[in-house]
Amino acid sequence: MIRDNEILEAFLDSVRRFVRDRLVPAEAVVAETDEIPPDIAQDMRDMGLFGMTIPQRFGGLELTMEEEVRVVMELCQTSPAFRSLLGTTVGIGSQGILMDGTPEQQAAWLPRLATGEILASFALTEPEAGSDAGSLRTTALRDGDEYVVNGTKRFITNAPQAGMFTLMARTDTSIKGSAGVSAFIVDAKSPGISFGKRDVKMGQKGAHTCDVIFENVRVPVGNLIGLKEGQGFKTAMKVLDKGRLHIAAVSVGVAKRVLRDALQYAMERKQFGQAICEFQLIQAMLADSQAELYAAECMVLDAARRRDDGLNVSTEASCCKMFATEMVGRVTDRAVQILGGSGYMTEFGIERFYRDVRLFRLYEGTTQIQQVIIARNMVRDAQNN
Ligand code: COS
Repeated sequence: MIRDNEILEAFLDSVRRFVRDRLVPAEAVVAETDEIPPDIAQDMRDMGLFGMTIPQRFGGLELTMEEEVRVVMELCQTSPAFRSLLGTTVGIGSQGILMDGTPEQQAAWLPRLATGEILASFALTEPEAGSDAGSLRTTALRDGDEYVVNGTKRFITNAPQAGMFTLMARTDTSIKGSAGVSAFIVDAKSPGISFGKRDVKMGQKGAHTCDVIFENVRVPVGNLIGLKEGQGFKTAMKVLDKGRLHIAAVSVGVAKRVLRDALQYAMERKQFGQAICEFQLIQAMLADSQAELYAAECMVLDAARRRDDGLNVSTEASCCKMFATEMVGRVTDRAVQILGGSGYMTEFGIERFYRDVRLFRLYEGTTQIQQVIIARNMVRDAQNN
């Protein structure tokens, strides 16, 4: 749903210029230093990007899903690490509060998230609970007016910079599965929270992940999301449904950039006396990439519109996440092939994208988890009809 096309187009144009003038020139330095320059982070705050999905009454832009994916497709035509800095705040870190939090919880946390004053982070994964998220072991046991949290969370994006965590922990240890899990808002400055060393990753330099260790961390009962125990897994799944659509849009954005670079190279590079884009085998790689990219873009826009219409898009979100993240993997692989030896060299930048996009098929649910969700939903829907 587009609320006002003129306003959206103006915003998209400012994001496009920001990517071209500020982010693309900083890609190499981010890759070298493993840091997003503070002035770029400030520009993102000033543009309101941290509050993209937060309601206007809390100071955000309140984009619809369709508007959000359009913005993300522009913003991600550069190194995905830039998006990662705000991704956990606009997505998985804040949406649980928005979807299931009480009005008091929303008023207490969303305004500071919307301005980017504090970053949100999503703490679900554990050393022994990855794809099987419902088996998590971190506990939050009630003690008077507080819960006492113990456990370790793994690969937590933006944890080193986070101001708060949306934490999934087991409040009922007599239940081994997902029904015993609750969701909490945890102030990152709470005593008893410590951080593991920064993970050394294959790509996405500038985006930071690490372990978060909770040792007897006391969380007020008022920070239990929705003030209801046993709802945390469902909150996490709803958040991920939306997050998966967002990651699919990220994949479309990065694929647009990579394919544009590959096409540019193919038009400039001459071999056998002509530009290599004249050769049919290069054309096949360009054309396959364009067709798949177009398909992914259409899927993401369609699913976003359905979500804006109030439909349950769990199946569509997983279809988009699976197809778009696999698509960008193939597009980037072909781009390396089109650039040939140059595609393998750091100075041309394509090898960096090749490593960066590999993550998309893993986080927020692997391709295999998306397949499980899609097929299970198909069977359930067929049984109900
Ligand atoms: N929206 C709302 N509720 C949902 C839901 C969704 N999308 N998906 C599942 N639920 C509910 C189910 O309806 C069920 O509720 P009831 O017990 O009341 O019927 C409950 O949650 C448990 O669901 P299910 O039995 O399907 O859970 P499983 O343990 O089988 O796990 C998968 C399901 C594998 C899909 C889930 O664990 C998953 O998504 N894993 C990947 C986790 C992930 O993405 N990690 C990345 C970390 S974040 S970067």
